[in-house]
Amino acid sequence: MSELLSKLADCVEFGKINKAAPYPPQMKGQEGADELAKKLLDEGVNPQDILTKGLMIGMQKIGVKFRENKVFVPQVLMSAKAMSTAMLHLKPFFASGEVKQKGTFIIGTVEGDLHDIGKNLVSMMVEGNGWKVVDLGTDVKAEQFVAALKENENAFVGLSALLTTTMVNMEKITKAIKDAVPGAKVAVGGAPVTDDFRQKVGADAYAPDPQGLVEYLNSQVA
Ligand code: B1M
Repeated sequence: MSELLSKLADCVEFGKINKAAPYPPQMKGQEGADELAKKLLDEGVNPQDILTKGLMIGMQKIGVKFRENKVFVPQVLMSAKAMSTAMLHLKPFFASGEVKQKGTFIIGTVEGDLHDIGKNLVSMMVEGNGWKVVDLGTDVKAEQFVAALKENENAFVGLSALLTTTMVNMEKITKAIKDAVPGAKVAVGGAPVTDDFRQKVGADAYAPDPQGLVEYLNSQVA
């Protein structure tokens, strides 16, 4: 069982979706995340173990490699695809509550900003590390963040911005969130954002990359 779980982790780390997938070349012809997740369930392996001891291990590894510039956006996208394919088999167990997630993370690119490539990577990485993600998309206004937070009690909120002209909106959004839901935790990120800026806008955390955000979120529920 542990060998299969470790193979599943490899499939996520290297982006092997299923047996038919030609990528990555070194795993051509081998079973992928799709077949292995199904096989593990058929063998009676606990779906929680499939998530935490298989899929999440692979996702953590790719997150660290991405932070260290050992892999790039396309590889991360392949990993996320392998992960989400396997997750389809686990979905019924999420619905039944048999598989527990660490918490909920609401993310959006702030008002006025349409850049979503980085935000989507953050979303995928957080989800792949065992969180429920509510992705509000781009050009998200303060009221939308607040409404989502009211629907998802105790969720953490993440704001992404890529423009120097839109990152300033993080201040009013953070304030609106904290006024509406005192104690809510807000994390900020995106290319022009820094930790100094995070302090200025009154947010709780800044992460330069998806792995940094995952580490922050995990530290809050440890
Ligand atoms: Co735009 N754009 N763009 N653009 N664009 C930039 C950002 C720019 C730096 C290009 C440049 O001039 N050199 C510049 C910003 C300048 C500035 O503000 N200082 C710029 C501009 C000016 C504009 C327009 C105003 C251009 C125009 O119309 N005159 C316009 C604005 C539109 C709008 O948003 N209202 C615009 C439009 C666009 C496109 C639509 C064409 C397209 C976006 C497509 C899309 O996202 N679906 C686009 C793109 C692709 C870029 C560049 C080329 C790439 C951005 C990207 O996706 N990077 C960018 C130049 C560049 O960076 N080379 C540029 C890859 C991505 C993986 O990185 O988003 O940084 P990033 O995310 C990282 C981290 O930042 C972090 O994790 C991610 C993974 O490591 N991260 C977080 C992100 N969010 C996080 C949240 C967290 C934690 C970490 O916690 C919550």
